[in-house]
Amino acid sequence: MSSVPDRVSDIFDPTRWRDVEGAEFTDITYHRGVERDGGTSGTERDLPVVRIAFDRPEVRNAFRPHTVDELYRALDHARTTPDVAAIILTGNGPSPKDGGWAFCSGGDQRIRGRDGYRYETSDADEGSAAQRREQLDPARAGRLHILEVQRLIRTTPKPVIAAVPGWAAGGGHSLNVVCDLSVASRQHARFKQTDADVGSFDAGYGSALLARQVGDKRAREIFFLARTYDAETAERWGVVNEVADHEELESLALEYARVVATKSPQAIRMLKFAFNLADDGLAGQQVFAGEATRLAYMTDEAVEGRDAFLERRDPDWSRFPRYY
Ligand code: S0N
Repeated sequence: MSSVPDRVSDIFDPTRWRDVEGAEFTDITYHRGVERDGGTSGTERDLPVVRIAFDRPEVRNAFRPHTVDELYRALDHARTTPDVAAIILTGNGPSPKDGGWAFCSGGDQRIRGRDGYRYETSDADEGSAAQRREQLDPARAGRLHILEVQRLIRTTPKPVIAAVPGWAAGGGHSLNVVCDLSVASRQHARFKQTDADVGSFDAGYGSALLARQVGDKRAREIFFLARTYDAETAERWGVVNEVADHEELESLALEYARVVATKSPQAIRMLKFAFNLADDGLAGQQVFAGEATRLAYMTDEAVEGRDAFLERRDPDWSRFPRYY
Protein backbone atom coordinates (compact mmCIF):
# COMPACT_ATOMS: atom_id res chain seq x y z
CA MET A 1 0.00 0.00 0.00
CA SER A 2 1.36 3.46 -0.91
CA SER A 3 1.61 6.26 1.61
CA VAL A 4 -0.67 9.28 1.60
CA PRO A 5 1.17 12.04 -0.32
CA ASP A 6 1.93 15.53 0.92
CA ARG A 7 -0.75 18.17 0.46
CA VAL A 8 0.61 19.96 -2.61
CA SER A 9 -2.18 22.50 -2.91
CA ASP A 10 -4.80 23.88 -0.55
CA ILE A 11 -7.59 22.18 -2.49
CA PHE A 12 -5.68 18.92 -3.07
CA ASP A 13 -7.14 16.03 -1.08
CA PRO A 14 -4.15 13.73 -0.30
CA THR A 15 -6.43 10.82 0.59
CA ARG A 16 -7.59 10.60 -3.03
CA TRP A 17 -4.14 10.43 -4.61
CA ARG A 18 -0.83 8.60 -4.40
CA ASP A 19 2.63 9.54 -5.66
CA VAL A 20 3.58 8.05 -9.05
CA GLU A 21 6.63 5.82 -8.61
CA GLY A 22 9.80 7.29 -10.08
CA ALA A 23 8.24 10.65 -10.83
CA GLU A 24 10.81 13.18 -9.70
CA PHE A 25 9.82 16.66 -10.76
CA THR A 26 10.63 20.15 -9.50
CA ASP A 27 8.20 22.34 -11.45
CA ILE A 28 5.15 20.11 -11.58
CA THR A 29 3.51 17.47 -9.40
CA TYR A 30 2.20 14.16 -10.74
CA HIS A 31 -0.25 11.91 -8.88
CA ARG A 32 -2.32 8.83 -9.51
CA GLY A 33 -5.90 8.69 -8.27
CA VAL A 34 -6.73 6.07 -5.64
CA GLU A 35 -9.72 4.86 -3.72
CA ARG A 36 -8.81 4.08 -0.12
CA ASP A 37 -10.96 1.93 2.07
CA GLY A 38 -11.87 4.09 5.05
CA GLY A 39 -12.18 0.99 7.26
CA THR A 40 -9.54 -0.96 9.11
CA SER A 41 -8.48 -3.16 6.16
CA GLY A 42 -6.37 -0.30 4.77
CA THR A 43 -6.87 -1.49 1.20
CA GLU A 44 -6.55 0.88 -1.74
CA ARG A 45 -7.11 0.55 -5.44
CA ASP A 46 -5.87 2.69 -8.30
CA LEU A 47 -8.36 4.85 -10.15
CA PRO A 48 -7.85 5.27 -13.91
CA VAL A 49 -7.06 8.96 -13.44
CA VAL A 50 -3.92 11.06 -13.02
CA ARG A 51 -3.45 14.62 -11.80
CA ILE A 52 -0.68 16.77 -13.28
CA ALA A 53 -0.21 20.23 -11.76
CA PHE A 54 1.99 23.26 -12.38
CA ASP A 55 3.89 23.84 -9.16
CA ARG A 56 5.33 27.36 -9.38
CA PRO A 57 2.59 29.24 -7.54
CA GLU A 58 4.94 32.14 -6.64
CA VAL A 59 4.95 33.15 -10.34
CA ARG A 60 1.27 32.26 -11.00
CA ASN A 61 2.46 28.89 -12.34
CA ALA A 62 4.36 30.38 -15.29
CA PHE A 63 6.33 27.76 -17.21
CA ARG A 64 10.03 27.89 -17.99
CA PRO A 65 11.61 25.46 -20.48
CA HIS A 66 12.32 22.98 -17.67
CA THR A 67 8.64 23.08 -16.63
CA VAL A 68 7.57 22.29 -20.17
CA ASP A 69 10.00 19.34 -20.36
CA GLU A 70 8.54 17.92 -17.15
CA LEU A 71 4.97 18.51 -18.27
CA TYR A 72 5.64 16.74 -21.56
CA ARG A 73 7.18 13.76 -19.75
CA ALA A 74 4.29 13.40 -17.31
CA LEU A 75 1.67 13.73 -20.05
CA ASP A 76 3.46 11.17 -22.17
CA HIS A 77 3.70 8.81 -19.20
CA ALA A 78 -0.05 9.17 -18.69
CA ARG A 79 -0.66 8.66 -22.41
CA THR A 80 1.29 5.39 -22.43
CA THR A 81 -0.05 4.00 -19.15
CA PRO A 82 -2.73 1.56 -20.32
CA ASP A 83 -5.00 1.78 -17.28
CA VAL A 84 -5.17 5.58 -17.26
CA ALA A 85 -8.39 6.82 -18.88
CA ALA A 86 -8.29 10.55 -18.18
CA ILE A 87 -5.82 13.25 -17.20
CA ILE A 88 -6.51 16.25 -14.98
CA LEU A 89 -4.29 19.28 -15.64
CA THR A 90 -4.31 21.95 -12.94
CA GLY A 91 -2.16 24.40 -10.95
CA ASN A 92 -1.11 24.14 -7.32
CA GLY A 93 -1.66 27.04 -4.99
CA PRO A 94 -2.06 29.45 -3.47
CA SER A 95 1.07 31.58 -3.86
CA PRO A 96 3.03 31.70 -0.62
CA LYS A 97 3.79 35.35 -1.44
CA ASP A 98 0.31 36.82 -1.71
CA GLY A 99 -2.25 33.99 -1.63
CA GLY A 100 -3.07 34.33 -5.35
CA TRP A 101 -4.29 31.30 -7.31
CA ALA A 102 -3.31 30.26 -10.83
CA PHE A 103 -3.84 27.53 -13.36
CA CYS A 104 -0.96 28.88 -15.46
CA SER A 105 0.21 32.35 -16.51
CA GLY A 106 2.01 31.15 -19.65
CA GLY A 107 5.67 31.46 -20.50
CA ASP A 108 7.97 32.73 -17.76
CA GLN A 109 8.71 36.16 -19.15
CA ARG A 110 12.13 36.28 -17.52
CA ILE A 111 13.33 33.39 -19.66
CA ARG A 112 11.67 34.14 -22.95
CA GLY A 113 12.94 34.27 -26.49
CA ARG A 114 15.79 36.46 -27.64
CA ASP A 115 18.13 37.42 -24.80
CA GLY A 116 15.67 36.04 -22.24
CA TYR A 117 18.36 33.76 -20.88
CA ARG A 118 20.24 36.81 -19.62
CA TYR A 119 17.58 37.72 -17.07
CA GLU A 120 18.47 36.69 -13.58
CA THR A 121 15.89 34.78 -11.58
CA SER A 122 15.83 34.36 -7.85
CA ASP A 123 17.73 31.48 -6.29
CA ALA A 124 14.49 30.38 -4.68
CA ASP A 125 12.99 29.04 -7.89
CA GLU A 126 16.15 27.94 -9.63
CA GLY A 127 16.16 24.27 -8.68
CA SER A 128 19.40 22.39 -9.24
CA ALA A 129 22.64 23.76 -10.69
CA ALA A 130 22.00 21.64 -13.79
CA GLN A 131 18.63 23.26 -14.30
CA ARG A 132 20.17 26.68 -13.85
CA ARG A 133 22.74 26.00 -16.59
CA GLU A 134 19.98 24.64 -18.78
CA GLN A 135 17.86 27.69 -18.16
CA LEU A 136 20.69 30.01 -19.10
CA ASP A 137 21.35 28.20 -22.38
CA PRO A 138 20.11 30.55 -25.16
CA ALA A 139 19.29 27.63 -27.46
CA ARG A 140 16.92 26.20 -24.88
CA ALA A 141 15.46 29.54 -23.81
CA GLY A 142 14.39 30.23 -27.40
CA ARG A 143 12.39 27.03 -27.66
CA LEU A 144 8.64 27.37 -27.84
CA HIS A 145 8.08 23.74 -27.01
CA ILE A 146 4.88 24.42 -25.09
CA LEU A 147 3.45 23.96 -28.58
CA GLU A 148 4.71 20.36 -28.45
CA VAL A 149 2.70 19.96 -25.24
CA GLN A 150 -0.36 21.39 -26.98
CA ARG A 151 0.05 18.83 -29.76
CA LEU A 152 0.54 16.03 -27.23
CA ILE A 153 -2.71 17.01 -25.50
CA ARG A 154 -4.45 16.90 -28.89
CA THR A 155 -3.01 13.52 -29.90
CA THR A 156 -3.31 11.79 -26.52
CA PRO A 157 -6.22 9.38 -26.99
CA LYS A 158 -7.55 10.20 -23.53
CA PRO A 159 -9.49 13.29 -22.46
CA VAL A 160 -7.41 15.96 -20.74
CA ILE A 161 -9.50 17.92 -18.22
CA ALA A 162 -8.37 21.40 -17.16
CA ALA A 163 -9.20 22.27 -13.55
CA VAL A 164 -8.69 26.05 -13.42
CA PRO A 165 -8.26 27.22 -9.80
CA GLY A 166 -7.06 30.76 -10.61
CA TRP A 167 -5.44 32.73 -13.41
CA ALA A 168 -5.35 31.24 -16.91
CA ALA A 169 -3.31 33.88 -18.75
CA GLY A 170 -1.24 34.01 -21.95
CA GLY A 171 0.03 30.54 -22.77
CA GLY A 172 -1.98 29.26 -19.78
CA HIS A 173 -5.14 30.61 -21.41
CA SER A 174 -4.21 28.67 -24.55
CA LEU A 175 -3.60 25.46 -22.59
CA ASN A 176 -7.12 25.66 -21.21
CA VAL A 177 -8.42 26.13 -24.75
CA VAL A 178 -6.58 23.00 -25.92
CA CYS A 179 -7.82 20.75 -23.09
CA ASP A 180 -10.81 18.57 -23.95
CA LEU A 181 -12.94 19.61 -20.98
CA SER A 182 -12.58 22.38 -18.39
CA VAL A 183 -13.91 23.20 -14.95
CA ALA A 184 -13.16 26.47 -13.16
CA SER A 185 -13.25 27.94 -9.67
CA ARG A 186 -16.16 30.34 -9.20
CA GLN A 187 -14.22 32.40 -6.66
CA HIS A 188 -10.70 32.53 -8.11
CA ALA A 189 -10.57 31.53 -11.78
CA ARG A 190 -9.76 34.46 -14.05
CA PHE A 191 -9.08 34.36 -17.75
CA LYS A 192 -7.03 36.85 -19.73
CA GLN A 193 -5.26 36.51 -23.05
CA THR A 194 -2.21 38.73 -22.48
CA ASP A 195 -0.20 37.63 -25.52
CA ALA A 196 -0.54 40.94 -27.35
CA ASP A 197 0.47 42.84 -24.19
CA VAL A 198 3.86 41.14 -24.11
CA GLY A 199 4.64 40.86 -27.82
CA SER A 200 3.65 37.22 -27.97
CA PHE A 201 1.00 35.53 -30.10
CA ASP A 202 -0.41 32.05 -30.13
CA ALA A 203 -1.48 32.02 -33.75
CA GLY A 204 -2.32 28.31 -33.61
CA TYR A 205 -4.74 26.53 -31.31
CA GLY A 206 -4.74 29.36 -28.75
CA SER A 207 -6.51 31.68 -31.19
CA ALA A 208 -8.06 29.52 -33.93
CA LEU A 209 -9.51 26.89 -31.61
CA LEU A 210 -10.65 29.62 -29.23
CA ALA A 211 -12.62 31.15 -32.12
CA ARG A 212 -14.29 27.75 -32.61
CA GLN A 213 -15.26 27.72 -28.96
CA VAL A 214 -16.44 31.30 -28.43
CA GLY A 215 -17.06 32.61 -31.96
CA ASP A 216 -14.82 34.75 -34.12
CA LYS A 217 -15.67 38.23 -32.82
CA ARG A 218 -15.42 37.15 -29.20
CA ALA A 219 -12.03 35.49 -29.80
CA ARG A 220 -10.75 38.69 -31.38
CA GLU A 221 -12.06 40.64 -28.39
CA ILE A 222 -10.28 38.26 -25.98
CA PHE A 223 -6.97 38.73 -27.80
CA PHE A 224 -7.21 42.34 -28.96
CA LEU A 225 -8.60 43.87 -25.76
CA ALA A 226 -7.04 41.43 -23.26
CA ARG A 227 -9.80 42.03 -20.73
CA THR A 228 -10.08 39.84 -17.67
CA TYR A 229 -13.16 37.60 -17.58
CA ASP A 230 -14.39 35.42 -14.76
CA ALA A 231 -15.41 31.76 -14.51
CA GLU A 232 -19.11 32.35 -15.06
CA THR A 233 -18.40 34.40 -18.19
CA ALA A 234 -16.02 31.68 -19.36
CA GLU A 235 -18.79 29.13 -18.93
CA ARG A 236 -21.29 31.32 -20.77
CA TRP A 237 -18.87 31.84 -23.64
CA GLY A 238 -17.97 28.12 -23.89
CA VAL A 239 -14.38 28.34 -22.63
CA VAL A 240 -15.20 26.08 -19.67
CA ASN A 241 -17.81 23.38 -19.21
CA GLU A 242 -18.75 24.00 -15.60
CA VAL A 243 -18.04 26.31 -12.67
CA ALA A 244 -17.54 24.95 -9.15
CA ASP A 245 -17.02 26.44 -5.74
CA HIS A 246 -13.29 26.66 -5.17
CA GLU A 247 -13.14 23.89 -2.55
CA GLU A 248 -15.15 21.57 -4.83
CA LEU A 249 -13.11 22.17 -7.99
CA GLU A 250 -10.88 19.11 -7.82
CA SER A 251 -13.78 16.85 -6.81
CA LEU A 252 -15.67 17.99 -9.89
CA ALA A 253 -12.65 17.39 -12.14
CA LEU A 254 -12.21 13.94 -10.59
CA GLU A 255 -15.89 13.20 -11.13
CA TYR A 256 -15.56 14.13 -14.82
CA ALA A 257 -12.51 11.85 -15.11
CA ARG A 258 -14.26 8.97 -13.36
CA VAL A 259 -17.31 9.23 -15.63
CA VAL A 260 -15.10 9.32 -18.74
CA ALA A 261 -13.37 6.17 -17.43
CA THR A 262 -16.69 4.28 -17.45
CA LYS A 263 -17.02 4.74 -21.24
CA SER A 264 -15.67 2.59 -24.05
CA PRO A 265 -11.96 3.47 -24.50
CA GLN A 266 -12.27 2.95 -28.24
CA ALA A 267 -15.33 5.17 -28.53
CA ILE A 268 -13.69 7.95 -26.49
CA ARG A 269 -10.49 7.73 -28.57
CA MET A 270 -12.33 7.82 -31.90
CA LEU A 271 -14.60 10.64 -30.73
CA LYS A 272 -11.70 12.77 -29.46
CA PHE A 273 -9.87 12.41 -32.76
CA ALA A 274 -13.09 13.00 -34.70
CA PHE A 275 -13.62 16.27 -32.80
CA ASN A 276 -10.03 17.25 -33.63
CA LEU A 277 -10.05 16.18 -37.26
CA ALA A 278 -11.40 19.20 -39.09
CA ASP A 279 -9.32 21.69 -37.11
CA ASP A 280 -6.13 19.65 -37.33
CA GLY A 281 -6.17 19.30 -41.12
CA LEU A 282 -4.04 16.53 -42.58
CA ALA A 283 -2.30 15.99 -39.23
CA GLY A 284 -5.74 15.36 -37.72
CA GLN A 285 -6.66 13.05 -40.58
CA GLN A 286 -3.41 11.15 -40.05
CA VAL A 287 -4.18 10.58 -36.35
CA PHE A 288 -7.76 9.53 -37.09
CA ALA A 289 -6.61 7.34 -39.96
CA GLY A 290 -4.04 5.66 -37.70
CA GLU A 291 -6.85 4.64 -35.38
CA ALA A 292 -8.95 3.40 -38.33
CA THR A 293 -6.00 1.31 -39.49
CA ARG A 294 -5.51 -0.06 -35.99
CA LEU A 295 -9.16 -1.18 -36.00
CA ALA A 296 -8.85 -2.59 -39.51
CA TYR A 297 -5.81 -4.67 -38.52
CA MET A 298 -8.02 -6.45 -36.01
CA THR A 299 -10.39 -7.74 -38.72
CA ASP A 300 -10.18 -11.16 -40.40
CA GLU A 301 -9.95 -9.37 -43.73
CA ALA A 302 -6.71 -7.60 -42.80
CA VAL A 303 -5.36 -10.81 -41.27
CA GLU A 304 -6.06 -12.58 -44.60
CA GLY A 305 -4.02 -9.93 -46.44
CA ARG A 306 -1.11 -10.31 -44.03
CA ASP A 307 -1.23 -14.13 -44.04
CA ALA A 308 -1.44 -14.33 -47.82
CA PHE A 309 1.74 -12.31 -48.09
CA LEU A 310 3.56 -14.38 -45.48
CA GLU A 311 2.34 -17.68 -47.02
CA ARG A 312 3.29 -16.55 -50.54
CA ARG A 313 -0.20 -17.03 -51.98
CA ASP A 314 -2.89 -14.84 -53.50
CA PRO A 315 -5.27 -13.41 -50.87
CA ASP A 316 -8.79 -14.87 -50.84
CA TRP A 317 -11.16 -11.96 -50.33
CA SER A 318 -14.28 -14.00 -51.20
CA ARG A 319 -15.29 -14.38 -47.53
CA PHE A 320 -15.47 -10.64 -46.97
CA PRO A 321 -18.59 -8.68 -47.96
CA ARG A 322 -18.42 -5.38 -49.78
CA TYR A 323 -20.52 -3.47 -47.24
CA TYR A 324 -22.87 -0.85 -48.69
C1 S0N B 1 -1.50 36.39 -14.54
C2 S0N B 1 -1.58 37.83 -14.09
C3 S0N B 1 -2.74 38.55 -14.80
C4 S0N B 1 -1.84 37.84 -12.56
O1 S0N B 1 -1.85 39.14 -12.05
P1 S0N B 1 -1.71 39.38 -10.47
O2 S0N B 1 -2.65 38.49 -9.74
O3 S0N B 1 -1.84 40.85 -10.24
O4 S0N B 1 -0.24 38.87 -10.06
P2 S0N B 1 1.20 39.53 -10.37
O5 S0N B 1 1.56 40.40 -9.24
O6 S0N B 1 1.22 40.10 -11.74
O7 S0N B 1 2.10 38.22 -10.39
C5 S0N B 1 2.54 37.61 -9.18
C6 S0N B 1 4.00 37.24 -9.35
O8 S0N B 1 4.08 36.31 -10.43
C7 S0N B 1 4.97 36.80 -11.43
N1 S0N B 1 4.48 36.35 -12.73
C8 S0N B 1 3.20 36.24 -13.13
N2 S0N B 1 3.14 35.79 -14.38
C9 S0N B 1 4.40 35.61 -14.79
C10 S0N B 1 5.00 35.17 -16.00
N3 S0N B 1 4.23 34.76 -17.06
N4 S0N B 1 6.33 35.12 -16.08
C11 S0N B 1 7.09 35.46 -15.04
N5 S0N B 1 6.59 35.90 -13.86
C12 S0N B 1 5.26 35.98 -13.75
C13 S0N B 1 4.91 38.30 -11.29
O9 S0N B 1 6.04 38.91 -11.87
C14 S0N B 1 4.85 38.44 -9.78
O10 S0N B 1 6.14 38.22 -9.28
P3 S0N B 1 6.71 39.11 -8.04
O11 S0N B 1 5.86 38.72 -6.87
O12 S0N B 1 8.13 38.69 -7.91
O13 S0N B 1 6.54 40.55 -8.47
C15 S0N B 1 -0.26 38.62 -14.34
O14 S0N B 1 0.73 38.10 -13.51
C16 S0N B 1 0.21 38.53 -15.76
O15 S0N B 1 -0.30 39.23 -16.62
N6 S0N B 1 1.21 37.69 -16.00
C17 S0N B 1 1.87 37.60 -17.30
C18 S0N B 1 1.02 36.81 -18.26
C19 S0N B 1 1.73 36.72 -19.61
O16 S0N B 1 1.83 37.71 -20.31
N7 S0N B 1 2.23 35.54 -19.99
C20 S0N B 1 2.98 35.33 -21.19
C21 S0N B 1 2.11 35.29 -22.44
N8 S0N B 1 2.73 34.59 -23.53
C22 S0N B 1 2.91 33.25 -23.47
O17 S0N B 1 2.62 32.58 -22.50
C23 S0N B 1 3.45 32.61 -24.71
C24 S0N B 1 4.49 31.58 -24.41
C25 S0N B 1 5.82 32.20 -24.11
O18 S0N B 1 5.87 33.31 -23.67
C26 S0N B 1 7.06 31.44 -24.31
C27 S0N B 1 7.22 30.29 -23.56
C28 S0N B 1 8.34 29.55 -23.66
C29 S0N B 1 9.34 29.96 -24.54
C30 S0N B 1 9.19 31.13 -25.31
C31 S0N B 1 8.05 31.89 -25.22
C32 S0N B 1 7.92 33.12 -26.07
O19 S0N B 1 6.83 33.64 -26.26
O20 S0N B 1 8.90 33.57 -26.63
